[in-house]
Amino acid sequence: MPEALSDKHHTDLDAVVIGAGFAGMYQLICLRDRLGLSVKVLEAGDGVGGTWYWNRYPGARCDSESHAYWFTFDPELMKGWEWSERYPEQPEILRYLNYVADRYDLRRNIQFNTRVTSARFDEAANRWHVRTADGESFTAKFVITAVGCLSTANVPNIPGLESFKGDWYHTGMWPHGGVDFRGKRVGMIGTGSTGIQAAPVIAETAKHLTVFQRTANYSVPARNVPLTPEFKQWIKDNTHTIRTATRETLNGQPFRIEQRKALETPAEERERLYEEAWERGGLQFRATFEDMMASKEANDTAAEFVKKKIRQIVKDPKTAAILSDIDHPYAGKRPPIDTDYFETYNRDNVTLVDVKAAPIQAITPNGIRTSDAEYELDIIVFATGFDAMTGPLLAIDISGRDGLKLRDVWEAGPLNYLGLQVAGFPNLFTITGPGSPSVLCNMPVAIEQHAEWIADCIKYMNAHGIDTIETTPEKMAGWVQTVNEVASKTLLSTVQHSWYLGANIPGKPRVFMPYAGGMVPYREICDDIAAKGYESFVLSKARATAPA
Ligand code: N01
Repeated sequence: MPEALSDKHHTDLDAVVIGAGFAGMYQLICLRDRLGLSVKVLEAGDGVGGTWYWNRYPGARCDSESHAYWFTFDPELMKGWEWSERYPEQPEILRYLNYVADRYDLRRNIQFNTRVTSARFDEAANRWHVRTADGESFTAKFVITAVGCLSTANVPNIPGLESFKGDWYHTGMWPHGGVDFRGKRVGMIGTGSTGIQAAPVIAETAKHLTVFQRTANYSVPARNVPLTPEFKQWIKDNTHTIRTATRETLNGQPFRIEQRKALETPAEERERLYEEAWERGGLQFRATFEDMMASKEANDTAAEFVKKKIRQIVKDPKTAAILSDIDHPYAGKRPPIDTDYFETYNRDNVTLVDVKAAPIQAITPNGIRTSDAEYELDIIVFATGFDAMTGPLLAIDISGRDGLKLRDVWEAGPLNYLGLQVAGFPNLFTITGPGSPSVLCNMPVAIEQHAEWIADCIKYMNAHGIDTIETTPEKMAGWVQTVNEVASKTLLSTVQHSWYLGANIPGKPRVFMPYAGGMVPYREICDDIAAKGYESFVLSKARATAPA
């Protein structure tokens, strides 16, 4: 019996979109409202929001400024929403995404509490078969993954976790009712962007917070503030300027990288500029000099500045030394920004443990044991990151032509073209997939570009009677080489233990995954391909001959 007929429920569609975060929501708008396609978005959570639905940990806040971290495709949408702070907090972003869902009536095409388990391409019918954990199935001409880059939580395999008598949580799977830290001894593993946001807030209520740091990290103050009425009005009056600005910068941010070199700036002046950037706060610290990410010597000047700040802020010299013993260039890993992170170590109820010097050996019934001590804990917080970029895609059993498995094609790393398509998987598009600017760009900007490009491509296909679009192994090989080449021109590729390379997941191939050439050139490449009738893809009119 054909697979579809044996299913509990079966629906046939033009497109299935997997995930209802920023990406899935906008893809739905593009395909349903602009192209008139039948679309279903399948979402594992019980609401929209993706990253902002799952990451409800204390202190969760966006690192991009609110006026640049939203959809910009509709000026009326922008004028209808008002951000309250320079960096929006998770609940506010979730409210925003619900406002978008309401405004465009998105929920009627989103099926919640639905986890996609497999997607299989049926060559005879030229259709994808998508199955869910509940045994539902969908067929569609197109499958578009909008699964996010940082959505597969990494809980490290530390022996003994199952024996722990207290409670434990991963920041990316945070309980919706929150966690009460009052009177509790809390241990937090991880000092990436998440741990750095969470520690100061956990410390406010916990009886004691012990932070287990393996790799010391830079952080720059966010300098979060409420937005003034004047700035809120400026946003409403300048929606076009904001949209344009975020499209003209390499990383989709509303600020430009300064056209001056750290190494050509006299030391005193350089210090003054870093000081100014530190006071201004935020990710633009990285934009202080244009050679910061290209020259180790230039980067050292920024790195030393931040390390000096850490030593000034943290009063205990031993703790300050552990926090400032940073082994990689500034922004060589994703640079966090914070609110009172280093200051938190001056509190009496916060302890830093250097687990590089004395590694974690086990989780015991009572807490965490390192090679030189045992720490008694009531709660363990894993701020240990994600199986980034490939993890969410490989969590779905995806098979293409001839039963080809995505996990086999990607055994040695994510082969793809433009981060959008994989050879052997026709009509499957991966929004912000590995090989695209994605995590190196302000996410909504990267997402809007991908969703619009995919919609334009489908429109072109439909107008020209084309049934399938796919890339080739040669195009993938060329693109992967390009991704490596552009990364090798930056200091990003010199950091061997970053999640950009998959190094945080044991056994994961070490391949630099995001495209580091910048959003502007990437957009030009994609636009050029579209303008030439998608000539670098294989377009086929092979029509279906028989039902699946
Ligand atoms: O995860 P991470 P994250 N034992 O992988 C440590 C985005 N984000 O959730 O560096 C001990 O960066 C690990 O140590 P090490 C942003 O893109 C955005 O913080 O591997 N420690 C590291 O300290 C970010 O980059 C925002 O030695 C272990 C930490 O856990 C990305 O999400 C906010 C360990 C993981 O850091 C991921 O950030 C937050 C072990 N076994 C995040 N395993 C906003 O902008 C891991 N670690 C809103």
